[in-house]
Amino acid sequence: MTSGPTRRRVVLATRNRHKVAELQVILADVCDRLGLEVVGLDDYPGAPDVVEDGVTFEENALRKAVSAAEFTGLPALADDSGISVDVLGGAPGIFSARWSGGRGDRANLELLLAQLADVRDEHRSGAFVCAAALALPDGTREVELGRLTGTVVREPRGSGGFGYDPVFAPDGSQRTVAEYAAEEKNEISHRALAFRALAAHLQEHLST
Ligand code: ITT
Repeated sequence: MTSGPTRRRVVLATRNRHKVAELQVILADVCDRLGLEVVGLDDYPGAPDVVEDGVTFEENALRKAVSAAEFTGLPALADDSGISVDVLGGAPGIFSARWSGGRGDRANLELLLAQLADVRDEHRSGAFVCAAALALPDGTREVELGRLTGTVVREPRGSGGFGYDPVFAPDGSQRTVAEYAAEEKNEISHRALAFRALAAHLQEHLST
């Protein structure tokens, strides 16, 4: 993404640097077209922490976006995402980031693998899910969902991406997402699907 003094700022309501990096690439085209610059919440140190007490990805994404729009007075984007495993009834789902009680990404995926240890290969299906939200200071709200279906593998593999990427192989792939190149992940990911859909709303609301 290029930036310049004439670009209007859109704030991305996350402190997850992996998400910021992925989104700057995913949104590069629409930002270039509309003259927007995406900045992270790190540029706004006083921004309040949002209690993610919604019960859906969409609700939590909207809470984060609305809070950032209210605090900064700027258009705000947010991502709420996670992994949903079918045999676990959709868990970890919205609790993905806190699955091991706040002990971090590696502990989260190790706990998930332990919980699925006795589950046969044909029952290890699930999806990465992402809700992408846009909130404008005038009260406009938009939210879109993206999903990437696949299987939870038995051992972590690969060093790319973040979070649960090393244990998730998309449908039709032998590789985990952590074994994908960054550009390859961005072509198919839940985040890319959700934010490509949201880009239409950016076009609608933020064209000059
Ligand atoms: P923000 O709330 O600041 O955006 P966060 O990391 O807490 O950052 P979430 O609440 O949306 O984000 O939690 C996302 C969880 O799902 C977290 O455990 C991530 O590691 C995982 N996750 C999200 N996207 C992922 C991806 O593309 N690949 C693998 N894991 C992912």
